[in-house]
Amino acid sequence: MNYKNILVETRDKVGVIQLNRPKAMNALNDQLMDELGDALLKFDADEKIGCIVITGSDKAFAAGADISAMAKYTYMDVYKGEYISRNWEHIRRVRKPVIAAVAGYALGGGCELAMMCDFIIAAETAKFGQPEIKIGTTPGAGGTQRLPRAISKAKAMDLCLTARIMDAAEAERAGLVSRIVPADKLLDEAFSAAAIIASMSLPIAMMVKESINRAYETTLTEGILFERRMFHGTFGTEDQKEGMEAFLEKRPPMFKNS
Ligand code: CO8
Repeated sequence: MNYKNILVETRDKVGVIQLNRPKAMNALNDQLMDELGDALLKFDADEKIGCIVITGSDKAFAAGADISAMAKYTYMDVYKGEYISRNWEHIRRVRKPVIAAVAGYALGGGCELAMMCDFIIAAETAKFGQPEIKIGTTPGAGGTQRLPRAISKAKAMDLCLTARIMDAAEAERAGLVSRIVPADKLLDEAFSAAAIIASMSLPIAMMVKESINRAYETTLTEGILFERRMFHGTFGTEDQKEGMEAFLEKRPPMFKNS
């Protein structure tokens, strides 16, 4: 696929996807989402990649779904999946860790896209919100579901009902972002976190991701059982043997992703 709305590069074992529609604040249209899905699934299938970073520009991670593209859609257009909803679930199929590096606006679908990533590193300039109510619609890609889980029902209601925009400091206090850094350090911070993850055993990192995501989908008892079985499963890997032996021999591990 020839990408027109994203830039893709590989930095050692890290796959980087930059949303790139600067004139529209990286508004997420179908073409961009198709390209993003394609790039994500390619990185996921690439044995050399251990972690993926999604980022935007200084001004905007993404200011939401593209309002100019959506304005005329009918219920049938969007319900049948031809437009808008056809390609938003790709990111959930990615099994490798995905970091969102957010500067500027992450609004509506942009905030939802960031929340679909495994964690968010924010620049001090980052701004989060679900302002869809102002344009006569609701969040449609998980905003009403992931926000209450991430930042509490009270704050989710506040943001989604008033369309208030939350700054990076508030987002960190509320638990939406894992760290905040000065804007000019954002990519360095995201790359170094991604490089650390990519230096681990990939299958073990995938198991950690799967286990944490399970916490959102099941009861505590079932989740703990799932985690226990994952933990047991690590003992069937070469990387568990290598990791523990390396610790005992006081040397860095040489993981083989097997
Ligand atoms: N869609 C299309 N164009 C946009 C969008 C957008 N979401 N956001 C900004 N732009 C465009 C503007 O129209 C403008 O274009 P032009 O220069 O041609 O007039 C350009 O980007 C720059 O924007 P502004 O001039 O408005 O810049 P400001 O710095 O004044 O304001 C804001 C920046 C605050 C980000 C402002 O542009 C804004 O409020 N944007 C809209 C935010 C919004 O409402 N987002 C939610 C959209 S709805 C949504 O995301 C639903 C997701 C559902 C997904 C469902 C999947 C199944």
